[in-house]
Amino acid sequence: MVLNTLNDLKSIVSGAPKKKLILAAAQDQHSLGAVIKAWKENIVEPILVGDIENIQNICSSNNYDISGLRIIHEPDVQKSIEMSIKMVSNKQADVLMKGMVGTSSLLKGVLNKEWGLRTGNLLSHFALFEVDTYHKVIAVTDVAMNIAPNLKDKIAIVNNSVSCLLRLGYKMPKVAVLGAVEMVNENMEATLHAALLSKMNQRDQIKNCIIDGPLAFDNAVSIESARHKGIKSEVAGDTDLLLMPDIEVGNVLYKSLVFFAKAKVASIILGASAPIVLTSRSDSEQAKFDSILLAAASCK
Ligand code: COD
Repeated sequence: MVLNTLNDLKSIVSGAPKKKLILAAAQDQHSLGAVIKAWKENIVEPILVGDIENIQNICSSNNYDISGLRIIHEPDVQKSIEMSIKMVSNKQADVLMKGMVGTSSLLKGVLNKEWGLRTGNLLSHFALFEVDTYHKVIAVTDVAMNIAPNLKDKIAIVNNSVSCLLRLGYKMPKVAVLGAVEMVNENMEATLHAALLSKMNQRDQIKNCIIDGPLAFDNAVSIESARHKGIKSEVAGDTDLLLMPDIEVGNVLYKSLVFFAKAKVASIILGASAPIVLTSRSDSEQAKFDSILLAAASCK
């Protein structure tokens, strides 16, 4: 099975028990809108942690009905992050979500050695895009957490993403390791990493997926482009997961897909003891809702 649209995530969560979600520093309009929509659609059971007066004002001015919703008053942002993370760590919730707080503040809390959500695995960012010009949903990693992953990090990032795709119902996801070119160039580290990852996959050192690379972006997503360059590849033109060389390339692709190609996006952090919804503040309410859906589907 593959996802054709982000809406297909609904069929994965339907009928499954509702996941408990904690929204940290909940005084954020788009996050509240998305969480309440997911609550009304029986996808999650939310707990809001934050400044209650602020939360209530946002809800009343946007006509959000929050009667019956659990709210924990904690006006201090740092304390609300710590409390939310500890509640997830103590298994009082299944999913953590970022509200009105900076990405790196939340991630530093998640990585806290005493009360964070570390598991011993590398944590990584995983995004799904639905874009009209591609024949299915495409996953992209890592566009927001690991800044300059080395080979060992990239193995962990692929494993995190492939495990998530398997939980979503994929069988042998096709992974394209991106470079600027499709030939190994000893001066381009991304192409060296790509060749090593492909060989490790062939030798079964990285399992449950088909990896090919280096592939340039055009060969990864267009079979005509791959044929034109004489590339024979099981992955070219049918990629399920794009592995980015580093955060800059990843983040620019992410923003280009959303702003120029009007893609729909859902994203989470993987590798922690619970999925984390960590959309950026500029993301739409729809993106936050789809990310909640992805988080709920990924922890089924
Ligand atoms: N997974 C597991 N452990 C990690 C990870 C990871 N991805 N990153 C760091 N750690 C551990 C380290 O092993 C160490 O024990 C501790 O955490 C601190 O490590 P530092 O000093 O390298 O990390 P920090 O705290 O300075 O930074 C970690 C961040 C995740 C905050 C940093 O990597 C970062 O700023 N990433 C980019 C986030 C961002 O700005 N994204 C915005 C794009 S939208």
